Amino acid sequence: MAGQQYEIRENLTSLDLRLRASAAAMPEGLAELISAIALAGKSIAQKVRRARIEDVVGEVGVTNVQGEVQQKLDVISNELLKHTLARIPSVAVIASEEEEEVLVLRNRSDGGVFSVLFDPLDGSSNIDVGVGIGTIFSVLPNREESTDTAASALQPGTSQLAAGYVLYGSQVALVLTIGDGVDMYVLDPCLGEFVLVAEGLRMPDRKKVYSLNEAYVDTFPESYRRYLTHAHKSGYSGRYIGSMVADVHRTLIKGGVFLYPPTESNPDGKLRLLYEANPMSLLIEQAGGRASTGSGRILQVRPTRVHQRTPVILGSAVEVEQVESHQP
Ligand code: P6P
Repeated sequence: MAGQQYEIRENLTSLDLRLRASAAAMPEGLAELISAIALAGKSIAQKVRRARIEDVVGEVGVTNVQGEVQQKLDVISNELLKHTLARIPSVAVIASEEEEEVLVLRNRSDGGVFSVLFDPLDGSSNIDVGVGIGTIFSVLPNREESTDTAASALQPGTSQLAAGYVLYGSQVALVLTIGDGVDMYVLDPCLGEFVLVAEGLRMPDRKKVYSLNEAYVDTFPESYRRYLTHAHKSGYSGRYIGSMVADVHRTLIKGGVFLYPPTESNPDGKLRLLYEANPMSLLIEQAGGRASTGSGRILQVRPTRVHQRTPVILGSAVEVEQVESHQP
C-alpha cells in the first residue's frame, strides 16, 4: 500500500528566502535593506500589540515637525527604524516623518547607495482604539556623492527602487514592490516569519467605494464636491478608517478610490509626498491602479522640501479617472 499521503498546507515561502533567492537580480544591498525593514516591522508589531500592556499608548507631550502631537509609539517606532537602518552599510540617508532634518549616515564613496524614507507609524492616533496602523517606506538611489544635503531624498517617486508598508492590523501584513509587481506577506506568529500570501497582486480596475473624510466637504475644492455628488447618485458607498495604511490596504485588495483632497487647513492636502504618497502610489500603479494629485501623476511630482504635502487620489484606474473627470 502506498505510504500515507500528507498534504502540506503550510505556506513555507518566506520573505527572507525570496530575498536571498532574488538578491543577485536586485541592486546590490537592496535585499539586505528590505530584510532589515521587515525585521524592524516585526519589532514594531510586537510593540503595537503590547502597547496597552506596557502602557506606551498616549501622547509624549510634544509636537513633531508636522505640528502633530507625537504618540509614545511614534517615537519608539522611529528610534527602532533608525537604529536598525543605521547598521545597514548601504544606507546613506534617512528621512522620517518624525525627524525635522534628513539624517546623513555615509557618502556614496563610503558605500551609502540608498536613501530610505519612512513614516514610522502612520495613523498612530488610532493606536489607543485598536485600529489598523502601519509603517510606510520608500527606497531611493543615493545619487549624491556628498550627502550633507537633503538632495539625495528629494527625488520624484518614479526613482524609487522599492516601496511598501507593514500594516499592524488583524494580521501583520507586509506589502512590497521592487518595481516588478506587488507581493504580499503575512507574519506567521508561530514561525516569526513573513510568509508569501499573494504574488503579483492586481487590484480591481473599478469598485464603487470612495474613501475620504467627508467632514471637510465644505472646504474641498468644488471639483471634489461635484465628484461626491456624482458618487452619491451613482450607488457608491463610503469606507474611511482614518489610517492611510489601512485605507490603502483595503483599496488595494478590494478596489475603490482613496482621496485626501486640499482643505482649508491643508491647502496642499495633508499627506506627505516623499514617505506616504510616493510609496503608496508606486504600489497602486504596480498593481494596475492609478495615483493622481488631481492635476498629474503623483510619481512625477518633483519634490523641493522633505516634508512637503500633496493632494492624493489613488486606487482603481476607472475610479481615479472618475474623480479626475470632475477636475477643472
Ligand atoms: P484626517 C493619520 O494621522 C494620517 O496621517 C493618515 O494616516 C490618514 O489617512 C490621515 O492622517 C487622516 O487624516 O484629517 O482624516 O484625520
